[in-house]
Amino acid sequence: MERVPLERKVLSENDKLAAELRARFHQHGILCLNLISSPGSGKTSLLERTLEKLPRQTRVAVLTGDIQTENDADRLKRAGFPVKQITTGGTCHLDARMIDKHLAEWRLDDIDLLLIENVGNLVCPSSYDLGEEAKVVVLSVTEGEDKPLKYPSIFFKSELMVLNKVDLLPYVPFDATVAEENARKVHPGMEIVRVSCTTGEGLDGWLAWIERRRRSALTVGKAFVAAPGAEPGS
Ligand SMILES: Nc1nc2c(ncn2[C@@H]2O[C@H](COP(=O)(O)OP(=O)(O)OP(=O)(O)O)[C@@H](O)[C@H]2O)c(=O)[nH]1
Ligand SMILES: [Mg+2]
Repeated sequence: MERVPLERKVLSENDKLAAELRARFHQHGILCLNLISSPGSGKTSLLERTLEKLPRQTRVAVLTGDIQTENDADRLKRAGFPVKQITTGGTCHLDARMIDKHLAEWRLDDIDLLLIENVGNLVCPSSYDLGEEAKVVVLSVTEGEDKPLKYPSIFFKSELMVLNKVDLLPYVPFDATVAEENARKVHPGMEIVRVSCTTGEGLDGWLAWIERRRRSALTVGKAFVAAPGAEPGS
């Protein structure tokens, strides 16, 4: 079918720009995370709690994607860090071009941690590299244990699954152990943290994971700068 080569071309152009973004993030020692989930799983809530709890000296910036409204950016701006809304106007995922465009007014040297909230969707965002260091999938306990089996691509590509809304476990027929087993069927060895953005339970595990990834991003950044000829335009 003629649709296939066109899709490939769009994806390969995206991959090229994403690779340039990744090189820039490494060069500036930025850890970039791409948060993906179904609508309403709690991505913005997780970011709100993260911004509240991160050490004050962390230089964090947030890009948040939605099809319409600035609601999530308005929520996240309350924490006082730089936040930009990306309104896609209908597109069901963010792409590398949108990230590049919305980063243009920020000095990358002023950022240590770039958090990207993707458009709520478990399918389309999994195909688009944004130059992130890691994808993080958020699953909430109201969605069913079988979601990793139904939407395997995003669970396979994500390095961490955040299982959110565990405060609701007593009230919903959701077996967290089965959900985690399903995630690891698709992605053996996948890291998982259970959290509640409402009660704060488990958030220390999530913050510790970010801190570990930040340390390794800094090591990669130093190796990148030391490597001869590795400097891309930034
Ligand atoms: N009980 C409970 N509710 C939560 C938790 N986390 C988020 N919520 C609620 O879930 C709803 C959706 O949360 P959001 O953070 O807006 O979800 P989102 O993934 O950002 O949604 P989209 O951006 O629309 O895809 C809100 O009403 C939150 O208050 C949690 O841990 N426990
Ligand atoms: Mg949101």
